[in-house]
Amino acid sequence: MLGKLTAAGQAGQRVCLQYEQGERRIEILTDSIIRVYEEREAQVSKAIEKRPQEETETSMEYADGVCTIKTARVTVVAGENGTVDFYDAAGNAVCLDYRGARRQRTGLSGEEKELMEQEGHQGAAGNGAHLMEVLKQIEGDECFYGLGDKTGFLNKRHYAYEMWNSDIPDPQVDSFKSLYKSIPFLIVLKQSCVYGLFFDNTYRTWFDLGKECGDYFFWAADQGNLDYYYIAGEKMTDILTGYARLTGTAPVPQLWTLGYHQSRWSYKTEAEVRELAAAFRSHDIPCDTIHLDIDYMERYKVFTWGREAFPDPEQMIRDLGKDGFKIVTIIDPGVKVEEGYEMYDEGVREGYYATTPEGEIYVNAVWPGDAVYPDFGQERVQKWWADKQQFLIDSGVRGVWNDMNEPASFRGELPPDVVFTDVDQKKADHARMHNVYGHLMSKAAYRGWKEHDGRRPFVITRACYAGTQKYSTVWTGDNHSIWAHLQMAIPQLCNLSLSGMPFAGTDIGGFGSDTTPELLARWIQVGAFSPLMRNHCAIGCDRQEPWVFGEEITDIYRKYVKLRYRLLPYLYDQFFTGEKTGLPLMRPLVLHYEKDGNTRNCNDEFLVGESLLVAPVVEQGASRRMVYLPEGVWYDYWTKERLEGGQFLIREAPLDTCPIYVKAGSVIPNYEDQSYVGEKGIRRLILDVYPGEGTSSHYQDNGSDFAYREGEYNEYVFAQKDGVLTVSLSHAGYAKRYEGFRIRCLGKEEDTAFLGDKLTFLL
Ligand code: MIG
Repeated sequence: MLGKLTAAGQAGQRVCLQYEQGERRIEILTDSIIRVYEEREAQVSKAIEKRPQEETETSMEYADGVCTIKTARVTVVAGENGTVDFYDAAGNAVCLDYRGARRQRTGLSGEEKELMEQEGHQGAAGNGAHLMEVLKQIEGDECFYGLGDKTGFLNKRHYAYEMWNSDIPDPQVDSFKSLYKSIPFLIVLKQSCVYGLFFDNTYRTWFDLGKECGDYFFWAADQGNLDYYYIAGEKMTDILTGYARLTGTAPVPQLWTLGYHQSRWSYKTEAEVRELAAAFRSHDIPCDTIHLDIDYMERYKVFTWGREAFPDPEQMIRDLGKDGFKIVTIIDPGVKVEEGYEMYDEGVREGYYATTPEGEIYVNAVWPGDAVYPDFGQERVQKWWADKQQFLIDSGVRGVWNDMNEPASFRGELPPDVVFTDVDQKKADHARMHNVYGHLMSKAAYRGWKEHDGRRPFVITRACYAGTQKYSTVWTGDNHSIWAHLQMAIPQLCNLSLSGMPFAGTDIGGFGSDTTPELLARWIQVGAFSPLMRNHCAIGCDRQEPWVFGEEITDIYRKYVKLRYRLLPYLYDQFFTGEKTGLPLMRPLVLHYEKDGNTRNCNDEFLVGESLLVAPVVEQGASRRMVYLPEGVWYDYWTKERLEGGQFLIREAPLDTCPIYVKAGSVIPNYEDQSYVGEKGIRRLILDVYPGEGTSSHYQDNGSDFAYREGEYNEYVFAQKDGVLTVSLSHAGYAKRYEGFRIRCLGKEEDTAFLGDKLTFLL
């Protein structure tokens, strides 16, 4: 307990709070981002690399044990025992500390726990107190979103979680406390207001969102610092933008990465890969990327090719490249212990691996058997790992897939005292570095691809921390081919979106277990709108390439992959917007319709950008479903029927139909059909116009490198008003402008040339 607040001092935008026992600081970053912290350990944030420090008018008053700090938008009141309350500019309470006691829950007795565990159950524990706790009041109607990839539903109210990157192969269910990723960011939505909280602590931490007790929610930790950011905003989108200002945004990806990816653990030989590629073309299913899982390596040694199965990978990749295919290879962090293996020898010689407290190199086991763990916090290891990407680049590989970087281990979890290095180059233990291991690995990979390849790096990672979006896309790890996991894909990807991580996907068809024809057909309908669209499947499971279930399923699969390819310019636009604002491609309805109670627990619909609403069927056997359309006017994508929003309706949805709706006033840019990105030089953009009023913009660049950051891109603005569509160029920096547009509007279709930089069209 800190006791009474005895003094407060202001130095610019920092306020130092002095208590009877201890001190705390409050820092004003912007008028709506406030940091509260108590530095117990010297730490450099891994999530926040560029602090959005803005000069902000800040006033402070201290009287009788209460300190009041004001910006134009937020009032912070700090008082006894470290309480911090946040109010809006009008003085309304937004986020108040909880002042009562925690509700005590009793756990099992020692004997009971032992018995439970003998039968294989996990003994439930009581609620021990933590060294640091931030308890906030629940007033009533709070909904909680974010927290990364956690299982379950969109709204996290009444659940509790742990931040501890975990590789758990069992089918993931709602009661799981943790998964692969730790993103300790929360959006709290109430009827009257919304705010964000980001707890920047990499150790194991706990979130309880009204599970223990309906009166409060809390964050807790036993190590590291109490260090959190309060983000204020008018709308939920402001909170996301605020979080993006802290932790950064995902760069626009290479365009082909938004195409279709096919993977399997594993396509084991060159012949198999060539056959697979040919099958995509012969089945007329677009595909850009084939992923090679661990078997391409020589006995699972990273940065090697198993030359027996892949005698000439360079030639194979060149040949496939002529047909539009790119190869992405998996890389695990664990380096095989084997004298004479360069990676191992070099790392040992240079001190690149994590050690035991006694200074011996720490050994655990992963796929190659005994393995050692690169100490990614070391700047030298960052550089080393970055340079190692050259091996893949030289082979013609186009992206890297980072797996097992929780880090995973076969002989039990790494002990908490294994010695790593933090980014400040001081020694740190596993307990501190665990949750950022995947983050630092991805950062190194990104750096390598950026330096040595020069194009926008394509890195996929399984484990990550807040801020990893700057370096990597993610997939949700080992799901199963079960309907519950298709259902979970929607809230899970939406919450990743709400955690600053816009480029994410689930294994289409499911990873573990065997998929069914129906499940695969429904999964591709969700996959077509997932930011990362990859079918992946585990070794030993039935194959689930698009054509394995015969003509009907193949046709459905093709239909949605083709739809995806037509929508690529629209999807790509979302990434350009995202890089600037932090807004994601895939959005839960609540992000734009937060005042509408029907959206808050909507787990089976989502928006793509602001214009498309997707309501896939995720229930076995269903051939129709209930759809909720929020306010406004919507068009049925398939029938073009005009529908009033603010209502539930029943939509027929036979196996080949994924209900999709388009917001009135939207203009959706489309490409013509292609088998892969760049197959055709797109000179004419197809615009699907849905009558109404609205303005949107469309982004065009070379799809490949960072020239867009120097202004080498075009931006077109589509504005609809009174039956007139105006297309204008608001930024002209990329030489290959569209030569014309095909304008389609409810069955009418017309081609126009685009000669100047403005075009008016009567609908
Ligand atoms: O222990 O590389 O999540 O996608 O196929 C399993 C083999 C290791 C786990 C990944 C999965 C990948 C698999 N890997």
